[in-house]
Amino acid sequence: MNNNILWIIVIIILVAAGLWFLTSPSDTTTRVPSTTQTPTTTQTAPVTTQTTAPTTTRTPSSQTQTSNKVVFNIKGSNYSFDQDELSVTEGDTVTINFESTDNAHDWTIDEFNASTKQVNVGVPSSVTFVADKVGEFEYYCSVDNHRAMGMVGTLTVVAKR
Ligand SMILES: [Cu+2]
Repeated sequence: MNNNILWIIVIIILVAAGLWFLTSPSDTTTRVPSTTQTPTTTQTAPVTTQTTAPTTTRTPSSQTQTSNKVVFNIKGSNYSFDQDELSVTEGDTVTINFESTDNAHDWTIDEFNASTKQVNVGVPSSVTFVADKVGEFEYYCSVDNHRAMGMVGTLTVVAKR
C-alpha cells in the first residue's frame, strides 16, 4: 500500500509541476544565458627550452701541434762557431745559447730576425725564434768582418712531415 501512496504522490507532484510549467508565463528571460565561461585555458606556454648548442670548446687545431723546442749551445771564437751546421724541423722553437771563448762575437740569422748580443768571454747571450721557414739559412757573426772571415754556419729547417 505504501508503494501506491508514494506513486500517487509522485504523480501528483509531476502533474502539479506540469501544470505550473504550462501555466507559468514562458518567460525566457528567466533563463540566464548560461555563458558558462569555459575556464580560460591556462595556456601552458610550451617553454621552448632552447637547446642551445653546447658551445663546443674548440681546441684550436694549430695548438695541437706540439711545437718542439730545440736548444743549441754554441761557442764562437776567431773566426768560427764550434757548430757550423744546425738542423731543426719546421715550426720548432729554437733557442741559441751563445758564448764567446775569446773576443767579441754574436750569433745572427737574418731570415728569422734573430740575433744574440755581442758577447765577450764569460757573458753568454741567448736568442729564441721559431723556425717557420723551410730551407737552409746562413747564420754568422755580425761583428766587424767576422762573417767574411768565415765565421758562418748553416741552419737547415726541414719541412714538417
Ligand atoms: Cu765574431
